[in-house]
Amino acid sequence: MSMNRSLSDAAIAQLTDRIEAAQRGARAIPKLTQDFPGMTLGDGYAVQLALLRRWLAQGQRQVGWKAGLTSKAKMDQMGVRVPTVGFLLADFFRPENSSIATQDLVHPRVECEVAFVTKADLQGPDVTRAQVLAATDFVVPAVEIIDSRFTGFQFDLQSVVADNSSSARYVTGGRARLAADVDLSTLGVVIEKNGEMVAMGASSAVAGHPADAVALVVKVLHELGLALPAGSFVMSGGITEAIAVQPGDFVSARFQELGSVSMRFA
Ligand code: OOG
Ligand code: MG
Repeated sequence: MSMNRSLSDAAIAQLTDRIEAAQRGARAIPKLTQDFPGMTLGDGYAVQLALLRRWLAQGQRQVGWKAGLTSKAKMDQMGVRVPTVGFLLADFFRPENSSIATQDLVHPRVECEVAFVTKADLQGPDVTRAQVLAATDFVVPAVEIIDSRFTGFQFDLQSVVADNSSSARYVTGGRARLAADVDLSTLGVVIEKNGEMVAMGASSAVAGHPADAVALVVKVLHELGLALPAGSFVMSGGITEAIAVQPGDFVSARFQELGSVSMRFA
């Protein structure tokens, strides 16, 4: 995948301003390609990494990365067929069973994901599933609350990458397990909203195996000149389509072997 850039540093800074303002103000904006039709995937990542540097300069702490658009259900829902990565900040975390505010989000949706915590560095263009599993400290169930900053939750690859792959919040919980103790290719998962099942799937939907999605994150990071350090928290991507939530909703994601992760929206 080419990470070539076409935009000037000034244009990247201008687009980073736009995304930062939309994220801070929870305001929807048109997708970036509307004003910059020649924008490339490399430009999208240049904006995302500029945004990351800004947050870090302001004292935020990065906990890891996530994979986006790694399942067919997600690709079909969003109409984007290329997996992406996004950074995760400590600030995005919300405790299990907590009440998550929606007034600082545009149009939140929930996704259930298998998350990995690593104990060894991973880097390079062709890390294998076995290498990812060997570098995994434990896996834990997670719910990601995504929130596109684009009007109508509609975007293209370049725009969603610039918007940090719609990252907003995440919740972990359930039961942490050693990767070797669970069959990550066949884990079933059910999402319930207000007591009703709204989506179901199996972890193999994510890149064939969630560890392959982590390998994909490492590959994209390599293309950006980065590595995945030991101690990283990595979400492997939504298994099913994302489910819209509103204030008052109660969501519970039940994972086979890994327990459940619940939260309320206020
Ligand atoms: C992009 C983010 C996708 C996932 O798990 O697939 C993502 C989006 O759908 O807005 O986080
Ligand atoms: Mg996700």
